[in-house]
Parts: sequence; structure tokens; C-alpha cells
Amino acid sequence: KDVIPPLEQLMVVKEGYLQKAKIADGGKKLRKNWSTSWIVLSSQKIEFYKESKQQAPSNMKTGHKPESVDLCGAHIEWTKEKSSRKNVFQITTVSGNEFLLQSDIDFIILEWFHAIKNAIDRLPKR
Ligand code: I3P
Repeated sequence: KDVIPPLEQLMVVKEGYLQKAKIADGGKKLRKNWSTSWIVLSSQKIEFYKESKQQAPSNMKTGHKPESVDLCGAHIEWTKEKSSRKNVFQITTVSGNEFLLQSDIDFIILEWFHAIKNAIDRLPKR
């Protein structure tokens, strides 16, 4: 149900830099390692790039592919327990991947939280 038209699937909803730490992969805990990531949100997924998309050609040359996160059935929540940093929220995917996203700038992290939550809420829960 609620099939999203193919063109809309490709459209970028929001993009920009955030601090990112992947803390679990397939339910297995990972050592936390914060880094700056270029985040591209579309209707069904988030892509994490090491550099901005403008540098995509050089990324391709060096074989750097973005990490793609399926938002279908994902959860998003603010967390104060998982980091000593302020303004941290967590995304948990159906496949058991866990990401922390953070910005020191309040309005930036708020905009991201609401954009991602809105995308998740529009998708079928599975
Ligand atoms: C971690 C690093 C992280 C920190 C984390 C440390 O150390 O300092 O920045 O998370 O805290 O373990 P290391 O680089 O040696 O792995 P926060 O910045 O989010 O607090 P944690 O163990 O309490 O998660």
C-alpha cells in the first residue's frame, strides 16, 4: 500500500552536513566513531556520503559509495544516554543498524529530526 511514485523516490528532500556515528550493524554493537557526513534524505532512504555530492565524481573514482539507509519501518528518537554530546538523535533500521546524528546548532538538528520523522511516518510500517 501507499506506493510512492518512482520520480518522488528519487527527489532529494534535504541535504547537508551532520556529525554521524554508526553504533550498531545488523544488531551488532560497533565502536562509536563520530565523523562529519554529507547526509542526503529522500522519501524512502538516507544516504551518508564521506564528502559532499559535488565531489561525487572523485568519490566514484576512489570507489567511495554512500552508505544507504532504508527508512521503511525505521525508528527515530532523541537520546541523552548514548552520547555526552548535545542534540543527538538515533535512527534504528529494521535490519538492526543504529546511527547517531548530531549538530551543535539547535535549529539544524531540529529541522533534520522533523524531516526524517516525517519521511518515516509517510512510509508503510511493514
Ligand atoms: C569514544 C569517543 C566518543 C565518545 C565515546 C568514547 O572514545 O570519545 O566521542 O562518544 O563515549 O568511548 P574512543 O574514541 O576511544 O572510542 P561521545 O562523544 O558521543 O560521548 P561513550 O563510550 O560514552 O559512547
